[in-house]
Amino acid sequence: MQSFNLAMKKPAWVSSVLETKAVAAKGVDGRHGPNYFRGDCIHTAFGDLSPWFFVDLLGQYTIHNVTIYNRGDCCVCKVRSFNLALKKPAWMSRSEEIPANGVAANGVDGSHDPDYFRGDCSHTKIGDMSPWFVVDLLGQYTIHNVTIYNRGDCCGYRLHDFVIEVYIRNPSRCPSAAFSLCKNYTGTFGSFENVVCDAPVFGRFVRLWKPRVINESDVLNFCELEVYGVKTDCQRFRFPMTSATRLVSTAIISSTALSRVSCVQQCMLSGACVGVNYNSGTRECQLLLRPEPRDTVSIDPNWVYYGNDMC
Ligand SMILES: [Ca+2]
Ligand SMILES: [Ca+2]
Repeated sequence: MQSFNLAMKKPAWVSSVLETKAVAAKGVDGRHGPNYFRGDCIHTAFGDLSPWFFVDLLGQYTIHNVTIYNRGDCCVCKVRSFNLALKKPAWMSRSEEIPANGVAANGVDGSHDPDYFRGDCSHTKIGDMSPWFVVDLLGQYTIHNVTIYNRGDCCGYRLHDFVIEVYIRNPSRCPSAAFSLCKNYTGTFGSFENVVCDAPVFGRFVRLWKPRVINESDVLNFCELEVYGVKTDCQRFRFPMTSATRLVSTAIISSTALSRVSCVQQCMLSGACVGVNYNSGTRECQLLLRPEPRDTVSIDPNWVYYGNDMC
C-alpha cells in the first residue's frame, strides 16, 4: 500500500483571494517556504469572515493525516498568559496621602506577604469613602481572571463587596471611559481567591473599587493583585485618535514614518509601545513606551495622538 501527499498539485479553491500571488494553487504546490512574499502561500481576502480552502484529490482515498505548513514571516498567533499586572504602574484614590507602607505599587510588587507592616500591601487613606485601585497593564489583553491576596495580620474583613472593571481608556484621565465588567464580587473575601471574570473582557486598565463603604476605616486594603489573560500577536490594538494633540513624555523612541498608519503599525510591532504621536509635516513618529506621572498634553495642530490616555 502506497502513502504519499495526495493533495500535491491537485485542483484547489479558496473562498476569496487577497492577491494573485496567494491563489489556492499555492497551498498545494509542493513548496512550503514560510515567507508569504515569496509567493508560496495562500491568503484569503481581508474581510472574508467565513474563509475556507478546498482541494480535490481526484480520487477516493482513506485519509490518515493532514500536514499544514504555517506562514512564518509574520501573523502566527502566539498566545501568552502570565501575571500581566506584575510591577506595572498602579495608583489609587487619594494616593498622594498614602504612607509608604501602603502605596499602590505594593499591590503589584510580586510579594504576597500578608503582614501590612512589612510593606508589601496597598492601603487607601482612612476616611476615603470612594476607594479604588487601578493597574495599567501597558498593553491590551483578553482578561480571564484576577487573583487577590488579602491582608493577613488583621483587617481582612475590609475586602468585601467590590467590583473589578476593565478599561481600554485610562479611567483616571477619562472619568467617562466605558468599561467591561469582570466581576461584581459580593460578600467577604478570604485570605486569597482566584476571581474568574463572568466572561473574558478586553482592555488595558484594571480597576477595583468598593461601591459600599461602611465607615471611615473600611479602606481598600490587600497585599497583591494578579491579572491573568492572553494576548495574541494577531489581536488588533484599539488606539483612539486625538487630533491636534501630542502627549509630551520622556519615555519615547523617535523615528520617521510615511503615514500615521505606518507609525501606529510600528507601535504594534514593538513589544512595549502604548501609543504614538505623529507629525504629518515632518513625518516624525514618536513611540510612547510607558506613561509617566509627569506626562502632559500639548495642543498642536501639527501633531496627532493615538493612545488611550485621552478622552
Ligand atoms: Ca505552497
Ligand atoms: Ca504585594
